[in-house]
Amino acid sequence: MDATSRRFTQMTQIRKIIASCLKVLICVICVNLRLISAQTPEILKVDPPGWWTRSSVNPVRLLVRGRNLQDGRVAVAGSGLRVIGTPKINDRGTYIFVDVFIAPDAPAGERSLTVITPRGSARASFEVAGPLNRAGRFQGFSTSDVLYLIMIDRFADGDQSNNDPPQSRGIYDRKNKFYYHGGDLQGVIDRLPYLKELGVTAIWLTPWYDNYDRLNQIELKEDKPSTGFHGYNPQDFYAVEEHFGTLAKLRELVDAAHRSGIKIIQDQVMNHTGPYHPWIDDPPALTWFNGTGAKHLKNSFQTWALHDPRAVESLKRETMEGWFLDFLPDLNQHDPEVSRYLIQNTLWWIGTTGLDGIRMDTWQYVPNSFWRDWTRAIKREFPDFKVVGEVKDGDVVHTSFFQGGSAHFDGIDSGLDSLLDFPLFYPIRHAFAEGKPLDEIPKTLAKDYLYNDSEILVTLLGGHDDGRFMSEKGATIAGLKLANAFVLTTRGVPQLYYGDEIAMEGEDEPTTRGDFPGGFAGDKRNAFTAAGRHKDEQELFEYIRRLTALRREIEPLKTGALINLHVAEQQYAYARKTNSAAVVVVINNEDKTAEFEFDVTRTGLRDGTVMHDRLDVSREVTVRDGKLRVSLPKRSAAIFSHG
Ligand SMILES: [Ca+2]
Ligand SMILES: [Ca+2]
Ligand SMILES: [Ca+2]
Repeated sequence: MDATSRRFTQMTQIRKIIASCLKVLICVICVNLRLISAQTPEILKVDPPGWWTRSSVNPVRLLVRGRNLQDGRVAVAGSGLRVIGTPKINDRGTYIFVDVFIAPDAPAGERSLTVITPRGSARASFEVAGPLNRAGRFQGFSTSDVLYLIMIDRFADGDQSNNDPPQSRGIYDRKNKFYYHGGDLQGVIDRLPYLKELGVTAIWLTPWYDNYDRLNQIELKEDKPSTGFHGYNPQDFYAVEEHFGTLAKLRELVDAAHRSGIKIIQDQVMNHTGPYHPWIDDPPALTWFNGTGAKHLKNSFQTWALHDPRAVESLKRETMEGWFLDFLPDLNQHDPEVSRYLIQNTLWWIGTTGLDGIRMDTWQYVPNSFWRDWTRAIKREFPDFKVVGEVKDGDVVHTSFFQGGSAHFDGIDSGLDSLLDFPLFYPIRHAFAEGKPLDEIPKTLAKDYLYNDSEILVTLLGGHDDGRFMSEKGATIAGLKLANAFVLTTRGVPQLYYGDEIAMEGEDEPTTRGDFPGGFAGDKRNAFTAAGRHKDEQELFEYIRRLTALRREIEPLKTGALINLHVAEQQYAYARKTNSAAVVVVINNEDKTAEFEFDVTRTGLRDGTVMHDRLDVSREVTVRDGKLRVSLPKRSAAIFSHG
């Protein structure tokens, strides 16, 4: 081999070496690029998605969920917005807590929020709004209202295009009582005239939070997967369920209802999330939930321990922190970030839509200290707003413990305005459906002094968690009329359950949530109209309509003090009295005519006062010797007024 060919061989080898080095280098660069791109930050969600100026909460704390957010800083663009302090980021880089201050004069509009890390940046939008005009919004509720509970999915289908939406295809089936049936917010808007006709002044809607988009394989019903049609298993606290509509549609409903003189009450859940919330696999903090999916307490429902000053904390823990039904992840409101998140979430729904009240689910399983902060935050921004809590218990001693107005042994005033009056619900059912002694009702009312305010309690004869009145053993239309007569004339804020006004039946949890006839395409009849109601249903509907009209017209039925005048096993007479007027209500729950006499001196009604029965104009009575003498046909009621 001569020198030239040796040099040529050497050059070729060098070229080969350089080429392989280049290959290695390119590979290294590629791998690095891939790694870098894998670490680029990403934003999946911003809670809340917007806020309004001049709010009592400022700065507002955002919870940004994403990926690769480690070492990030947050920048906001647009006028009147600035980040306060240093964002808090979890170790996995999946959450950032960041405070954003909104200047009082910040113009309404979309802003952008950017998370910048050494590896790149990600953007999301954030909406700044002006505060809603307060006139006719955030009204609260009072004894002048008649509430009406609607299970959104089962009332009326006003928009068939959302029945089987692409994001959650396949969980709509009207033949399956555990699937979505198509009812929605548009359906409620369409039926506002019906509700107005019935005399309803406030609608309580079951939760409209976005629920799980697929079959729920964790909560089996009759051994089969179920769905979140009832709304109580939120997967997103900041979104409207796509089967029901959009946030814009919700705002349209609130405004339309207000124009009709009807208030809107939102059903909220703060005790737990649904079993598929993204937080479950990746909580924003280790203390976000009480326990984890793998290791948690099961709720023992020893609720009595909650009002027991002698019970040690561990006795209460299973009830306060145990997972509902063993699969609903229990939120830890003792974690200040959880508390802040939930408080802001409540304010966001109110401030964004203009709604008037809240019915709070599973009230007793959440610490009183949290409720104190939560109710204070609501009243600070919306002073007239009212909350009714669900404490499902028949005992006045237990139920009254949760009402606000004073501190109990724990030193805390929960601030809760009202409670669903379950202690009265059971005697109502027993007496008017089953024909058991009526005197259980005044015996329960006699314990009213245990409440800080019994007048604002929400009275009911039916709800979505119990079988319907008409499916109780012994129930008749006559009994249902009496139950309505009582609920709509006694103290408290009356609440009706959709469909009870047409005597719908349903003996257990799924069937009590039946479809309102006429609310859905293809229904054989339309019970929203008189022509579509059977004779009995029409009579009942008219009877309830008469009662709501009387309650509207006769001031003492709304604001009068309740005075018990006469109590026998199946007869009950009481007055509602204001300074200027008194009404006397008499109920005969027996299957035969009853004649009885009772003293009315406490009512201020003078001798010679003639009183007319507002349910049957042919009947009148006159006060003589300070007494009223009444004869009432079997299973009937009379409402006597004068003047
Ligand atoms: Ca629909
Ligand atoms: Ca959904
Ligand atoms: Ca709890």
